[in-house]
Amino acid sequence: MADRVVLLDFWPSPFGMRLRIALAEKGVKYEYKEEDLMNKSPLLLQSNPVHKKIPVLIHNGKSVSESVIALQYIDEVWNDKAPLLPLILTSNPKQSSGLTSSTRRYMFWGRKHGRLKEKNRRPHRRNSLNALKPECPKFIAWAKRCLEKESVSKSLPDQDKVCAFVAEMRKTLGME
Ligand SMILES: N[C@@H](CCC(=O)N[C@@H](CS)C(=O)NCC(=O)O)C(=O)O
Repeated sequence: MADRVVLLDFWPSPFGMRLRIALAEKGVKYEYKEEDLMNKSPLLLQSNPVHKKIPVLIHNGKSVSESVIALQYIDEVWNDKAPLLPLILTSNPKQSSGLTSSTRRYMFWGRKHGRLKEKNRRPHRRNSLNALKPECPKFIAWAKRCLEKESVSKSLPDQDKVCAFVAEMRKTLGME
């Protein structure tokens, strides 16, 4: 049976973006369903009855909510390419003698992310990536490298559109 994958999402959601990127990395074809969060669909209410939040991944009728859990699910089901998460260190004594490939991968992941730590990080004042530039150059460089990947750039909405949406939300919520 061919896989049927549906993603219930909302375009500016960073949690949704996480899953869009993961599915693109894995090359999984899916049906994207935009939710109106002010008027949630019966499918969303039925698939995530407790929190009623997007994103929800529905794979062959099975729903997975919480983006990190869905990310792990995607990584485990489509495990033939583009590993997304570090493998958990094994307790198998045979494998733990010396450096196993999973340990090496885990260490590589830690080093890679450790390198993103910035010294003297100060809180940023504005939303735009460029506003962060002088303060978080490594973070900006990393974000730019990510955007060079099609799986990322094609999965994300236009940055200005997101900024406009957030500004509007802040106004509506009386935060400006
Ligand atoms: N922890 C959740 C957060 C998901 C979330 O906050 N989704 C928001 C949109 S970005 C939502 O559905 N909000 C609707 C609501 O709270 O009613 C995840 O990682 O999936």
